[in-house]
Formats: sequence, C-alpha cells, structure tokens
Amino acid sequence: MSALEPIQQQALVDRLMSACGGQYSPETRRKFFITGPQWAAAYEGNSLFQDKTRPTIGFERIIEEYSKIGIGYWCTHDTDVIPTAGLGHAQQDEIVGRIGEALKRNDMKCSMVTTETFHNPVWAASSAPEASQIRDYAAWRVSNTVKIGHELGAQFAVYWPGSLGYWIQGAIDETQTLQWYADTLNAACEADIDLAKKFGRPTLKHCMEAKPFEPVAEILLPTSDAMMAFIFSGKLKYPAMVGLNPEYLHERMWGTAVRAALARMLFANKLWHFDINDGYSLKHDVDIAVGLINPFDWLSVLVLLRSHGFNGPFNLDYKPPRSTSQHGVFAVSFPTAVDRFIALWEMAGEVLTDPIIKEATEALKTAGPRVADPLDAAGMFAANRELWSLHELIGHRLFQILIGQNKGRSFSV
Ligand code: GLO
Ligand code: MG
Ligand code: MG
Repeated sequence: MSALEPIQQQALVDRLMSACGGQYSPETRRKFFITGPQWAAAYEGNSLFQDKTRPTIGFERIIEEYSKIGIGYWCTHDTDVIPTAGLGHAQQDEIVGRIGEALKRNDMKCSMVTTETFHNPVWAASSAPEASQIRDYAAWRVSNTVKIGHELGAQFAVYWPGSLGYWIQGAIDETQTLQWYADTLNAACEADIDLAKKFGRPTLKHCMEAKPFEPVAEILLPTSDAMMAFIFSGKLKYPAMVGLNPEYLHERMWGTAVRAALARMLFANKLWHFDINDGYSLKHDVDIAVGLINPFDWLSVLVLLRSHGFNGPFNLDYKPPRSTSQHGVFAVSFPTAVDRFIALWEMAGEVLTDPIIKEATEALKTAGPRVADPLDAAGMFAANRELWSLHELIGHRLFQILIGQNKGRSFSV
C-alpha cells in the first residue's frame, strides 16, 4: 500500500465503512427516539491536557448532518448556541428563531434543553453558592432554558448540576447548598407551570443527571441513587415533575452494575431520559460511543429497558474521539453509534422472545415443589437445587445471542 493523501484517506474511510455493511437506513434510524446533542457533534477534541483536533462547526451544519444520518431529534445547552452574554437579550430570540428554522428545514425536532451550570466562571463556587445574587441568576438561567424549550417544542429539560460540590471540605455547609439547589429546581418547575400555560403545552419533564467524579473534587449528588433521595427528600415543591437522566458511563464510573442502577430508577418510576455511551469503570468521563467497550453489558441493559417499556429518549451523549476527523464525525462516529444501538436493541428483542430463556425463566418462577414445613430451609434448598443452574445457563444464552450463535453462527477449532 502506498502512502495516501488526506483526500484519499477520506475515500478509504468511506469505502471501508460501506464494506462493513449492516447499516440501517436513515428512515429506520428515525423510528427510534434517538437524540443528537449539539455539544457532542461540536466537540473539538480538546480537554484539560489536550488541544483541539477538529474545527469549530455551528448548529446549522450539525442539525443538517444529524438529519441526513437519520437522527431525528436535537438537543442543546443554552450556551452551546447562545453566548452567555446574549442570554435574555435580543440575540437569544434571534438565535432561537434561526434554530427553529434549521430544525424545520431538516425535518428535525428539539427534544431537550439543558442549562450550562458548570463551565462559566460564574459557577466557580458551585451552581448554588453563598452569593444570593448568583443563586437568583441560576434560577433565572434554568427558567430561561425552560422558556427556550417551550419555544423550540422540547419535552424534556435536563440538569447536570456539574459544579454542585466543592474542593475544600469544611468551607461550605452541604445541607444548605442542597437546599439552595432545590430552590433552583423549584424555580424551574414554577416557571414551567406558568410558561406551559402561556404556550398551551404540557409542562416539561425535568430530569436530573448525576456524575460521580468531575468537574469538582467532591460532588454533592454523585449518583442517580443520591438524586432519587434528593427528589424524594420532601424539599422539592414539585417532585412529580422531576425525574432522572442517567448516563450509562456516569453510573459505570463509580462501579455499579448499570443495569441494577437503572432498575432502581424504573422501580421508582423516575427513569425518563437516558444518555447512551460507553467507557471504563473507575476512570474519568471518556464518553466513548455506545457498545464499543461493554456490548454484553449493554445488551443486558436494553433487555431490562425493553421489558419495562422504556423507549427513549436515547441521547447520544458521547465524544467522538480526538483521532476522528471532522469528516469522520459524521461518516463514522454518529452513524455507527446509532447502528450499534439499534442492533443491540433488536438483539434485546430476541432475548425477550428466546424460547430457551423463556422456558428457563418460567421454570425458575414456578420453582421446585413446596416442602411441608415452611421453616425447613434445608428442604427448600434441596427442592430448588437443580433449577438454579439456569441462572448461569441464561447468561450463556445471552452471550450466544450477542454473538449470533442462536442463529447458527459457529466457530471451528
Ligand atoms: C457531562 C454530562 C453532560 C450532560 C449535559 C446535559 O459529563 O454528561 O454532557 O449530559 O450537560 O445536561
Ligand atoms: Mg450526559
Ligand atoms: Mg459522560
């Protein structure tokens, strides 16, 4: 192979992508409630220790590219598209107007809006700091985002509190800070109730998102479980309006089985929105695309979600790697992420109808014969002893479905 010029490299990527095959059509992809974040496609590859590797691109291009791929929904932070200084001024209305036009032109919908409460220096002492003027500003910011949401037809508002925490222990009162953060969410819900009436629309679903480590040293609401305790603490004025937007990697980062964490949210009826990506446990937030690291785990997660009727939104909150070019972001990153998600979703459907798993699950629930003495632990154990091998058998069957052995795929030695 001789050295390829960049334009030939691009052609090679495109040729190998189509050689991979198995791509779903944009129409098929649009059947799923899959959402594309402005910030994910706009990510330039920079981080604390790494300079950017891709150029700046705006929302018009991103909305158009998502639409071509078949990602039917778009979402954004307030400041992804509106400069912080323009919020609440004519510039906001002008940009929101242009977003509306771009969405319409590309047959796209805005599904979700979110407030940036982590990046701007104003949040340096947290998003619920001692300075009451900044807390009032935070309340205004989340309410303003809700307004933008209604203007763009969104159904969801997401809150990643980001900087809600601290560097120096002992300097702030945690319970007071949590109360102030509750006040911010209360303000968003209150504003929503008024705005929904004004716009003649239902109120938004307000979804909290937890992340255990970054961006400050100690996070006050580090997990979705902590957020559920917050929602049910009695401190929210409208707890029924507030649910969760878990992120796959954020739960995995702290070491839980993601499926178990999601089950706890389903149990409380608070799983409303889901950021889909992948990555490694006990590491920082690498936001790798769905299914590239833990496909077996992902299959299991989707079996749980499908069996509980959760159909999205599935939000592609991931970062195309720095090594991927701008061409690659739309030619490789997003279409392949969507297609792996759909393939795993379909496999989860196979799991739910698989006759072997069905029979095994039914047999486990039917259980062995009851023993006469309800306090006879040894007898109960003996009565079920052989059935419980089915747990491991089900795990093996999941693996077979993942690699297609249930459909006859075989490997010779
Ligand atoms: C960062 C979060 C971030 C949120 C976004 C939505 O780690 O995942 O991308 O999902 O701010 O509120
Ligand atoms: Mg996220
Ligand atoms: Mg993340």
